[in-house]
Amino acid sequence: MTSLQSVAFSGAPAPSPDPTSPVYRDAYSRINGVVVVGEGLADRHFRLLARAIPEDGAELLRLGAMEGRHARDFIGCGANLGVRPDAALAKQLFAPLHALFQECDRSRDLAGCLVIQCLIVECFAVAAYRAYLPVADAYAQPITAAVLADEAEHLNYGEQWLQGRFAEVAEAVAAICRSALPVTLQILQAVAEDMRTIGMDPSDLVGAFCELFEQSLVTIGFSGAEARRLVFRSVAAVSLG
Ligand code: PL3
Ligand code: FE2
Ligand code: FE2
Repeated sequence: MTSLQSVAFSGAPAPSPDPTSPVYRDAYSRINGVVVVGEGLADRHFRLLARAIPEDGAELLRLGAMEGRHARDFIGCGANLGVRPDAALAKQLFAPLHALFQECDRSRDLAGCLVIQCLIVECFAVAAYRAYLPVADAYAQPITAAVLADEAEHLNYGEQWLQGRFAEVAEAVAAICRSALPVTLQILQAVAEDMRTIGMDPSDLVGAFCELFEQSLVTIGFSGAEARRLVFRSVAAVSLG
């Protein structure tokens, strides 16, 4: 679409939000909290995975260490704007997903653990950071781009592991999708308004997440129709207000 067409179809472009304004910084503290707590949890999940899959222990500890660095880098993005992450809210939002991970870990459901961390959380991160890039401030932009490259590696680890054992794990993968996708989308729902405030479109993000996640399910061995059904059932109930 040319710029003329976009004006004709959607009116004047929205003014870009001012990252120094109080309203932006207030919204950013909650978004940044979700990102920092999500990265910290990813670090813990990879360390638990390293214990559960000792043959890949060193690799999984390396991925976990990357997550720890991501958390510190995003704390820096907040600090650059004079914002502290709202970690209390974010911990509350991530609690159901983390509890599901712990349940899978305790019951030795490795496929469940890998779907939660490497497929769901990482697709969520890739979709979110891609959507944030065009509206990121000049300090956060290169940091987000570098983190994005790492997240692809995390997604890839889980895809390879699950793909290699697809017949044995297909049922467990479908089951954890049904319980973990709705609680993940509720996190997004809780910060949808804050995302709009910093210039992001939460519906676009849900669309991008679904596409990436569906693609991951196909990569590990589901048919396109099965993957669509699994995602659609879990997403249909979530409204972004
Ligand atoms: C896995 O490596 C990390 C998981 C973190 C998940 C983050 C999801 C963020 C949702 C909405 C915010 C996107 C904007 C990013 C701004 C720093
Ligand atoms: Fe990360
Ligand atoms: Fe990651």
